Amino acid sequence: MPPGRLPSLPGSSITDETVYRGRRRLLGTLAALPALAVAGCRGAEPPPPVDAPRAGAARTGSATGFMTDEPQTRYEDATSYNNFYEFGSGKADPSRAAKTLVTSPWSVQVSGACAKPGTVPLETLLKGLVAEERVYRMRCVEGWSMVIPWLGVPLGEVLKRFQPTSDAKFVAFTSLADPRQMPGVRAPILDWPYREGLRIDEAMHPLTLLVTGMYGKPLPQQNGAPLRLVVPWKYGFKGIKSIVAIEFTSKAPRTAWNDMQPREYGFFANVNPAVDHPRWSQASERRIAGGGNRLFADRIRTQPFNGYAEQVAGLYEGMDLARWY
Ligand SMILES: Nc1nc2c(c(=O)[nH]1)N[C@H]1C(S)=C(S)[C@@H](COP(=O)(O)O)O[C@H]1N2
Ligand SMILES: [Mo]
Repeated sequence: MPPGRLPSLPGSSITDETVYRGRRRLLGTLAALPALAVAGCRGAEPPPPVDAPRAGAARTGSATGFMTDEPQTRYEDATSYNNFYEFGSGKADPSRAAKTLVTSPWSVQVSGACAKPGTVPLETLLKGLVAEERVYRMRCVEGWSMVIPWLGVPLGEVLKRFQPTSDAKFVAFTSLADPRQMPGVRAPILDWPYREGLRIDEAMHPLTLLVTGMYGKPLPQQNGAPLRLVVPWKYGFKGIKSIVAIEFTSKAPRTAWNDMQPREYGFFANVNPAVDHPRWSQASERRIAGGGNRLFADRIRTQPFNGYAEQVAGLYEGMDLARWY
């Protein structure tokens, strides 16, 4: 892609995040993942594993960043224009191929620097927590964005249950990588499994959400069911889907996109219109919302920290945001 141009429109089969990918050896990590749910258990759609949602607006002002009045992306668009490379690299692939992903039963392995590690069923992980609705902007590093009403719980509230120790400086997340269910992991697009990470203060920030639903419904598979991360001030690739493992670490964990192309996808990946991607500008974005039947509506200016600077800029005081992109 010529520099300065915005990334591809829907219809291209390979997205920008893969175009210049390096060739990397696949690690033999699949065997280390937890055993899969038995096929045949899919049938009735499981209820959301948390209590009924309550509106975040009722107890939060705009100062929290929990809500926005901007036009929301249509449900059909948010669930059919996806990045979930385990199901293929085309935007429409996940909505077709992920339908059969078995999301119940599901458990999450929690390990590392904490007093109470363990592998827990999803229901236990979320027990007693109330799903909140948060309407967030989501800005993909490719240059498009959506506005999505998520349902979820603050990640920090879940992490606290495992009693992280003072050695827990970072949190690492791992997605399911099952070639029997996920055709994309048979191809060396990324060094599977998909991995992401946050600094512990980012993980504990009230905006950081562990998501179980969207638009008042359980999370569809293509959007990362049954459990995914949403960090609204960072590029969308930090929002790891279908999480099976969480680890507290003392050092910054390796992350899948940063491993693949460290000059293009940083660990912090804070949305920053002033720092261009090496192959395109990040100054503006195409908003997928409010455009009637057109997928892409207006091109709008990208905001520092995706519009959440008031809430999160303090986390990065003293850091050179151009260097630590
Ligand atoms: N496991 C996994 N998580 C992932 C991805 C992926 O390919 N695999 N894509 C990321 C990217 S690049 C984006 S923009 C968001 C897209 O989320 P959405 O499809 O729900 O809009 O998911 C992120 N999480
Ligand atoms: Mo993305």
